[in-house]
Amino acid sequence: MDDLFPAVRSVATGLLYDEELMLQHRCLWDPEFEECPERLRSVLERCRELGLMERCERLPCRPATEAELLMFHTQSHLSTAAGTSGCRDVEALQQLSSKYDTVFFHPSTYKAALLSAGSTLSLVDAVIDGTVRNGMAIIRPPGHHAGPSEFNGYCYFNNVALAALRAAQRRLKVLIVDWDVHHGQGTQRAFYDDDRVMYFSVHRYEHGEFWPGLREGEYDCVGDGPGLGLNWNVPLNGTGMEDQDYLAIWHRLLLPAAYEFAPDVVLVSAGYDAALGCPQGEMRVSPACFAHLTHSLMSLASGRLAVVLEGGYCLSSLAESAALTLRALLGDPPPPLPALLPPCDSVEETILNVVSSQRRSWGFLTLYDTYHPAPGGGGGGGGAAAAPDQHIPVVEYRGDPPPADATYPTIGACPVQSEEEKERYRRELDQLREDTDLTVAPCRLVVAKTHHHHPNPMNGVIRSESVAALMQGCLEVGGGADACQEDGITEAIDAVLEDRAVAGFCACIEPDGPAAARHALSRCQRLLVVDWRDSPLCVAPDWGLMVPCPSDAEAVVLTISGGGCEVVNLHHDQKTTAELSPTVEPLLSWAGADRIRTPLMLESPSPDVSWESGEAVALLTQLLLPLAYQLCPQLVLLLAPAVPPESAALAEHVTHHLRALAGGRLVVIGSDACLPPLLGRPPRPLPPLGAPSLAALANLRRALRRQGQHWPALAEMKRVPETALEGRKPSTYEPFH
Ligand code: Q9C
Ligand code: ZN
Repeated sequence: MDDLFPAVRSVATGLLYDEELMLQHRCLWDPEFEECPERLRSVLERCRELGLMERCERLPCRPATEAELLMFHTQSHLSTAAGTSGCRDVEALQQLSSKYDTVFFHPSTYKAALLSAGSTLSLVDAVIDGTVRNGMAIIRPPGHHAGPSEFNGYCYFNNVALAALRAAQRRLKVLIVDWDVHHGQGTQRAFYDDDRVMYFSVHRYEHGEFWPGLREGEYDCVGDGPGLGLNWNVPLNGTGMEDQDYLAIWHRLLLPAAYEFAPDVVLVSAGYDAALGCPQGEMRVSPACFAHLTHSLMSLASGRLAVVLEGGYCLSSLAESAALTLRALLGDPPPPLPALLPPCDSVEETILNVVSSQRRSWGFLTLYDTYHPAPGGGGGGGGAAAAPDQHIPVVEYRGDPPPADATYPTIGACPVQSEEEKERYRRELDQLREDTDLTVAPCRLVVAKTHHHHPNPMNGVIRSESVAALMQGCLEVGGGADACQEDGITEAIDAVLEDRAVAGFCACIEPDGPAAARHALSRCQRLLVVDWRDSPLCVAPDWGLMVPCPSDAEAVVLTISGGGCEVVNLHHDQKTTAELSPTVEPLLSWAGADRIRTPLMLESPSPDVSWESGEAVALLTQLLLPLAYQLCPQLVLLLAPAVPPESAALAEHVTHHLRALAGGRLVVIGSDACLPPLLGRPPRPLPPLGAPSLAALANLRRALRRQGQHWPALAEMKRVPETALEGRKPSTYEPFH
């Protein structure tokens, strides 16, 4: 694939927007129509306020050509749309609009829709050509409901489907992530049996009662033919879903699937109608959370990510969320989130439903054990009751079939909030904005140097010239004539905790991890240490004994080595101390290690268990990230000494994802393999994952079961039926107007 991409790539973030045609297109007969010009204005205004505009490379908007639109749409669809262009007969426009489900035509609609589609194509081309690294198209009208000859749900041309087709024609594998709160049925249908495009949608569903309410939005619609397994629906059967629900879906499903699919380019159908305050979605996703969703996707496809605006109808949350998405694309670490709770029961249920339907298609899902359903049991009542660890997937569709030949109301189609409700959300959003830390330290990186007379430890660890170039302008500490390497590490940690630098790096071959952790804990309350070894023979230091944890602090050490992983929670808990057996107590100036300790290496010292990247991705997404987001550390220490070349890409990915915690306050002690992502560069792609080792997954499953007692954010690891529901073709392929 590499030869399909340019050797030299820009590191810029592309930005497309239009302040003429895209602001003219509006509903002439319903002043309350939510898909309105103010949406764009509010996003652009907030991006300006945050100083994001001038950091981007502006790319010109341009209309799509007829040939481009014909990649997906029919000639008659184009003609119908073109027929409205410049039309002054408002009644005729309204009359035409009523033939489609929630669509309005304005004299400028056709041209604005051409511009939306063309701009999206320009963006994806620029990302593929390497003109920009990633980018965002702040456009309207949106596109993901449009079919080949269907106008639907504020959409005319399917911008993202067209862009995906363009990328596929350029022989690239495409991932489409659709986080708009509505199911993008137009996009799903475009690629349902296509093996070049994976579609992943999270949407409000309510068992089919929420618009568009189609059977094909259900979790068991997983693609067909060569596309089997490549269509992911994550239906949300309730409202009020929050950050932890979306992040759980990202960690447990999207990220591991995306790593396994290994796309060449990622497109986002970025609707903000799941954002807090939006009357459409009635969800509660915070603006900062969108930065996290974006940041995690930047790890894929060498960072080739094109974000395309879809819905989002609460102007203030739309503006804040879209702006924080753009900020993440620019490489700023996502703002810290409060400690995350586990997902709600309904989302847990949905995730397990998705697992049941997708388990056969995806290696990482063999993490889930299976059971043989009793005959007559499962799939909806009757039969034997399930054991507590058995998940029974059920489809309970409550939607209505689409009406044939209907006309649709053109006025009053949008939900309206009461003034009180609006006011409540406004206050809540103001509060969130106030609590969200958007400060960026003056320096991206602090580097601990040692003095040059020292024969071994630090010198010569920073190898490549390109890395040296990246580090220009970094803050340097340590390195005085009689400095030892511990001084450098200590100073780097201080610089990061005092926000003099965003992140820190210490080149170090044999780091004293416990000393660094002890120092960090003297300056902060919640610390995550990730001790990522490369050798199965490497024995983890007894962290618990070496790091006394102050009573008001919580620290977690995750040790990962060739043989497995171990989690030690250094949380001091007076009660636990008192309960410790007298033989142990004298050894401990801290407590709690007995509570949470999983010596997996000792439990299963199997020599053929290795953390190759397939298993490592499972470990990262299923254990490390959920645990880290629940702990909500103020600082992360990553010990990654002497990363061998074949693990360098993995080290980059771990570094990239850990930067999402603690507002990017991450200090890496070890190899310069971690440097590019520390400076905001996308990690290079992992080698092909291959089937994960069953022994390694068994190790991980055990760790999750055991740690789950103390970390509710971890998956419960229920078993799913061996004979998963058959992936089924959607019941309706007919036009939906
Ligand atoms: N009674 C986008 O967010 N609602 N489209 C229809 C019918 C339509 C949303 C309600 C919502 C369309 C791009
Ligand atoms: Zn939407």
